[in-house]
Amino acid sequence: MRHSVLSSLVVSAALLGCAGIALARAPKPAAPVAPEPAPAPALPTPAEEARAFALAADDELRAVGIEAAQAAWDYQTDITDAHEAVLSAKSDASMAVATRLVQEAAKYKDVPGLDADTARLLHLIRVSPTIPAPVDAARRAELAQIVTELDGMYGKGEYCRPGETTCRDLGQLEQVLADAPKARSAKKAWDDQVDAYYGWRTISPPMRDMYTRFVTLGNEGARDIGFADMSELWRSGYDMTPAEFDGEVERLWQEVKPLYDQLHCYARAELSDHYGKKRVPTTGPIPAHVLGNMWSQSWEALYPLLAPYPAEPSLDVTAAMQAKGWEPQRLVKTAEGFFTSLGLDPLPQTFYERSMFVQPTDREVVCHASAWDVSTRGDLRIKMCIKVDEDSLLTLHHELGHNYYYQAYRTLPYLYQSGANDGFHEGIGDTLALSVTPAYLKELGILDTVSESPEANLNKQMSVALAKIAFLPFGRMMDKWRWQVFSGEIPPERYNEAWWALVKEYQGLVPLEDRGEQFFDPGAKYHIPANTPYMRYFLAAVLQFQFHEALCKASGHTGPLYTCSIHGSKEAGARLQEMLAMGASKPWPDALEAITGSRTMDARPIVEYFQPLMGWLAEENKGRTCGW
Ligand code: X8Z
Ligand code: ZN
Repeated sequence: MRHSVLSSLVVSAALLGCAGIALARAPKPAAPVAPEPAPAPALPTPAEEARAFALAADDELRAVGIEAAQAAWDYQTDITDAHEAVLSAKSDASMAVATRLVQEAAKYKDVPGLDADTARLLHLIRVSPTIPAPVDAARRAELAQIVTELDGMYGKGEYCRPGETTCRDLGQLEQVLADAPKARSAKKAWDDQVDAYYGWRTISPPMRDMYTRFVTLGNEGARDIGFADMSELWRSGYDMTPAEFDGEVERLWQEVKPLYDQLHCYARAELSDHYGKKRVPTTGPIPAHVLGNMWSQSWEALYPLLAPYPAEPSLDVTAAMQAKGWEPQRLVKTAEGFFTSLGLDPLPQTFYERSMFVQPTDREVVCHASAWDVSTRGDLRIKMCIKVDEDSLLTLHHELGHNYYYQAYRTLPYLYQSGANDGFHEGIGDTLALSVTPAYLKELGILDTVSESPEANLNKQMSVALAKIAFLPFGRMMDKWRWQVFSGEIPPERYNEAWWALVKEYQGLVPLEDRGEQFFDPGAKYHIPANTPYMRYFLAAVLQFQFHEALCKASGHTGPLYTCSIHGSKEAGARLQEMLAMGASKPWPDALEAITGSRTMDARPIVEYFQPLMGWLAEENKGRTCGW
């Protein structure tokens, strides 16, 4: 995942010639041959020097970034000590370059006459490193080693139940949670979920000391490049001050919170019926292990328990695809087919040759899905352990959204090869997936019968809400925890306590028993050991409905937003492509304006989308005391 691995491990420059460097040098004085020598060419102005520096820095960052990306691919698709050593060395090298360039860039910041483009490149040099490295070489190498090892520890993670000889990996444990709501015995399902949920959390206590050290070294690196700590650096990439960004996030959260409150209230009541009031009380927070997902971040698996009208035609995409014998590659082709239906180019043949689609049985890999452009010029790949199920189909749309973004901006300077902000990158594939409607699934031959009745519509809304609305508080709290950890507000001795306090505050969930500081439960979520910032997913959850609304309009759709599918619309595709091709070359409000006409992130479209379901939930929840 170039944007993520490289944003985790650093940024870089392709070996593409040195136009920038040539500009940077002062021209040699002309040789005195003629009686009247031509006047010496003027020395470059400070503004020209700044531009030359920025372009050369871009080249250099690309070169080390490509090497780090190649090493990261090798490691994540084959976790060995040898690959770990190479990646650690490449990360070290690229971090060294990034830190040096940030320091050099500071010299040019205030030169007079700087053009806007150069100023933006200089700004991006400064805010791009996700893991800023200390200037001290030994400490930088230590940091590179820690971040590489943490990633591998997560990838290799498995739960070995005491007394049993076989162990289970994340995919197997997730399956237990996803299957539980359909189990015939609620009692057995409860026990199985407790086992899988807390079993997975045995992988992370060994990460705790390493993570603590990572925070110390990363913060030192942040200070070395002029930030108070990593929290300030991470919040500086949004074309506004960190404080303004905090305000934006909180504003959006307050706008969407009422949606979550209603869903939580309804789910709690149904879960209480299912498992009994003793296990799931009708008031207060819900036990975290019964939401059908390892982090309770998506509740889609609860659909069989929560469907408003179970007698309506089935929306069980997983069962249908499995019954029809779909293979992983067919899911990939289907997701690609959505993008090409919009008029975007097919993926290159090398994508199919170089990607990892299924979990290998002969080696350890990082299964967490990611999308890559290793060369930064169109060497597109994904790495995923595809299962034939609905979740994988939607995740494939998500991943290909990254790949199509990479493809669209591949000719830009390396520093512009990013989303307008990181939420944009995460929201593209999801935007298309909002158009994967029952009617489209029928066209694909997955669903046999679909209905447009209000009841069927509410079922569909519930299934989308269980993914999108359930996610919101999780997306909000992950980096609230991390930012406070980075700033020191949450010290190491309160890591776990503070984590669960946020889970309770935002998600309204609690652990079954007190989780003391002998645990490190944040480490059981990929993005913590992998050091991938998470606020991007919260932004994407909001932005994708803005994008969807705008593309629906471009496609000529009229009527309620939830009935729209942009599948097949070349007009929507052209509008999307225009924004993708901008990359990060302009502040994100410009890109948002290009696609939506608006310059602000706005929760109105997501709220509007779910209006029918919200009306239904409000009725259902009448007489209940919502909240926790
Ligand atoms: O990490 C991802 C993608 C890769 S960028 C699979 N997502 C977040 C997660 O899994 O927690 C997508 C949704 C949120
Ligand atoms: Zn993603």
